[in-house]
Amino acid sequence: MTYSTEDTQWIQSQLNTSVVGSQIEAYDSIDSTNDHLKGSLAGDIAEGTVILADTQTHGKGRLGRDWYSEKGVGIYLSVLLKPALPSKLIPQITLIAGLAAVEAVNGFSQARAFLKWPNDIFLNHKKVGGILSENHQEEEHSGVILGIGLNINHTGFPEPLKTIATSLAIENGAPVDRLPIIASFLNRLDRHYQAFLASGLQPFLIPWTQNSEMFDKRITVTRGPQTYTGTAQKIDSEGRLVVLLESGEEIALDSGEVTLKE
Ligand code: BT5
Repeated sequence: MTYSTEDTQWIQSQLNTSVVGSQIEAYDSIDSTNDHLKGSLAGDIAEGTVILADTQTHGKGRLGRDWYSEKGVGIYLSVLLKPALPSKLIPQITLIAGLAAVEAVNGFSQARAFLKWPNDIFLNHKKVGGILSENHQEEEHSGVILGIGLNINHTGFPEPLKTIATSLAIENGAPVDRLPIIASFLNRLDRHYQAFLASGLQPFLIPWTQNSEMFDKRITVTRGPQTYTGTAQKIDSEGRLVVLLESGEEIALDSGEVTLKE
């Protein structure tokens, strides 16, 4: 179901934000909400602008991966942020956005959804959503584009996602209205973003950990050609994943792909 003008007006009416959702633009179909915003950076586009799409023809994940964006059943949106922060702090926005996303999903989910570092949302051990934040720092047109994809009313997934992906409707056993989830996410994102700008990542470390089920578990992290196996210890103050390796050595990773071992 395409977003109508009434839909975007309704979302806007539910927002109690200072930045996020300053503008909401809805599209039937675009290549990627992240790429669309990137293309608008050169223009005079307000911080907090939200691009919402009913489907994406080239939805993106990290590292050039695809994001499956079936029409009418998912949430595919991007938000433009312009934080005045050193670029090494920017990746931490992925973590605070993930927290906003898992909290929003949990407002509408029967089973509890959890975060998997750094950017995944899992429900009943399957992926229900992901965050893609991209930092563009070019003189006049800089900004952080924060993208989120959530599977809401999908009734199934094509190969090879069948066994690894799920939707809120599949897990709840009933369809769910996308609009209140979008509003909840945007409200939470705004609140967390303001707190992050004021106080950094520190206040988020405990809530993030409490919304994840990966800690104290055995995990494998792959990063390029390297694989690390050990126990997930915590997120450190810089947002890195601390892993206690089988050798007894503790390492802090700033990127990678985590798999939980049974
Ligand atoms: C992510 O990447 O999880 C980030 C996804 C962000 C998507 C949003 S949609 C709005 C905005 N505009 C965009 O173009 N992107 C953002 P990553 O961690 O790299 O995970 C990608 C992997 O997840 C793929 O390689 C698949 O294995 C799997 N995958 C793809 N589509 C999926 C889906 N709909 N549900 C669950 N898993 C999926």
